[in-house]
Amino acid sequence: MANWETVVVNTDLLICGGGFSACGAATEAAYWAKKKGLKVTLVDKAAVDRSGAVAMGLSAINQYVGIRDGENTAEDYIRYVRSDLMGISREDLVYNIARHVDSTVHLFEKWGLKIWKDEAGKYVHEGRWQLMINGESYKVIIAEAAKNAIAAAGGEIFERVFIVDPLMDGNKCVGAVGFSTRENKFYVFKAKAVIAGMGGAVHVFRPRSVGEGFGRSWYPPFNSGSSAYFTIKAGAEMTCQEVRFIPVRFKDAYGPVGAWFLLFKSRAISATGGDYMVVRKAELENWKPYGLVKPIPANLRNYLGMLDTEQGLGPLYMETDEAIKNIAAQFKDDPKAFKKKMKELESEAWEDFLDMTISQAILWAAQNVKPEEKHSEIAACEPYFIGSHSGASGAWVSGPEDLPTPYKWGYANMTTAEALFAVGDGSGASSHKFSSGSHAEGRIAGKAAIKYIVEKGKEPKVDMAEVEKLKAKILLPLDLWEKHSKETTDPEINTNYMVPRQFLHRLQKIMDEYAGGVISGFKTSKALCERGIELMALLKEDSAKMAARNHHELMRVWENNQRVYQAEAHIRSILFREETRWPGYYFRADKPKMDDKNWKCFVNCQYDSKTGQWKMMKKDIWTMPGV
Ligand code: SFD
Ligand code: AMP
Repeated sequence: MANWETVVVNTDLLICGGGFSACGAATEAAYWAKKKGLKVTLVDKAAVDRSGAVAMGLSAINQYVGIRDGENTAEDYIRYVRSDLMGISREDLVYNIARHVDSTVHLFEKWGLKIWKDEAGKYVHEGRWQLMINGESYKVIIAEAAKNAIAAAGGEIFERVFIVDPLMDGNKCVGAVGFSTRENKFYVFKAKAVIAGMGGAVHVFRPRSVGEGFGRSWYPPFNSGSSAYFTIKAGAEMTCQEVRFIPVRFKDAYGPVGAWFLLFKSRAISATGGDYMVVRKAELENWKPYGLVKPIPANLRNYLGMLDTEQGLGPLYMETDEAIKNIAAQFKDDPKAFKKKMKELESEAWEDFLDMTISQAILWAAQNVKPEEKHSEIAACEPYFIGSHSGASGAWVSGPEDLPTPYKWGYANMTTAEALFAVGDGSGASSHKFSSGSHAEGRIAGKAAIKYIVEKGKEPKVDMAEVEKLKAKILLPLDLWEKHSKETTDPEINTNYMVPRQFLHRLQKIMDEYAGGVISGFKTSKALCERGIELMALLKEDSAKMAARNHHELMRVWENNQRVYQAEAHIRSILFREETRWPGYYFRADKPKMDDKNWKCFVNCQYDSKTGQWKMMKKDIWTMPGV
């Protein structure tokens, strides 16, 4: 076995991840830990300042309720999320985040985030729930606050340490293991409670981008399903694993559309079909009551465009030039004001992407596109697992103690595995929390975890023999390479192992062809899922044959292993739910209709690491009284 040093870290609260939810958890938990003389440790696979989905920055905060100015209520947000997810959401969790998110946004502003304001000093809204920001350094600002809080409480931060498996003492999580992506160090974290905030999963499905563009995606390729894998392997119950998110994005560079639809009031059309959200309105009747709400649920917005594409009426376009002209037209009688407005709109259009998805700005430049003069293609991307946006996949977590929800077991956001909490993309059925809501959810879990440690925390019992077994398993890919790579002229072609990219292509091919990826028009069926699961079993067998020539590839190996568990949970949940509820995300060709009578429920699943068996189950929807 590779001769790596084992580093043991003892702490009270271990926070896995360094993104928005984890920084929220760190900032809040450190505050209470300091009061209680407890230690908080945060571990990120990258550098916290620029890690996770917000590494490049963002141009908007997508969840702000506006309670203090009486604009909306937390109950209004429940109704919004309930409809957008076609009736399937944990209303207790959505409410808990919605009532806390505004205070988090006010903290962001205090920490230095520039939120656009109008002449009256009021926040500039992109939409009903979204605020415009100058967000290039959004993550740096949030990370600084988390770092300061942890330092002030005598805690510690480990960067460039990749978390792999949970450490369990029966059904209780007592820590985690991982490895440095820079040094020959294997880490063992022993903790009284653990928070999983390691983001969602990308590259489970084959992306539209190929060749040298392979890494290009909307959600970051470095979020590989670590949260889902961690909670699945801990034996925690998972929910909504079928509810993937497929965003419509500016084609090929994956620029988001929210600012164009909401701030610029832009139309999306198909080349020869016209304004598909208007032309295909009748289709929405088939998805009542959710099809008739405003805004049209995100999956149905996708679906109407997909119907035009399937009929060969594409490509789809975002009418950026028309939108900008419409706004500027208000100033047509005053040439000076018109010119100033056009300049303003032009910079807002470019800033939107320069703050968030720089590649889109580069593609515009590369294709000589001036958004004020020419429309841009848009397209439905490949599926992502991101419970913080318009998807819902994640762990099944406890609701807040003060609500009459049937789904609470003592500590907010604790999973069904004791002492293990999940946040952000890691927690499921609480969609539309985005950056701000994920941070607020992290704060909720951070405080609850400290409360759990104060009330029930015990010295973690870690079986070091088990740790040695995990170390051998996790470092095996290095040994495989060391042992066999010199046996062939091209070390990437070897009968004794495969390199991570070769494994990733196999996984993506299975998911794309059998679980309703881009290549199959997002359609699947019972037969296709069953065949996919068959091939997945062979892939899992071969996963022990991945080799790694260095730290970086070792991380790629374990990212792949994590993706496989997300993939399997997804395909099994699609198979279990015998209806089509989210057309535009996936379509069961053998069950083309929505069946509220039998399937207006959560689909939950649970994995038993000892037997390798999955248990599938239904859970009732709980509706907030009076909402
Ligand atoms: O419009 C390990 N999001 C947007 N949210 C907004 O509020 N406004 C926007 O404008 C947004 N837009 C947007 C968004 C995301 C992306 C990628 C783009 C555009 C291009 C969504 C938010 O970003 C998202 O909701 C939150 O960031 C989710 O927070 P969280 O904490 O669940 O995930 P994270 O921030 O990615 O952090 C994950 C962290 O885990 C680390 N990590 N650490 C150790 N070991 C491992 N094995 C690990 N695996 C991962 C990561 O390094 C990271 O620190 S719009 O398009 O939606
Ligand atoms: P996106 O850019 O697709 O990530 O969306 C950013 C935000 O805008 C999210 O809150 C979306 O739900 C919302 N959004 C995007 N498009 C629309 C639309 N056509 N109508 C209403 N809300 C939208």
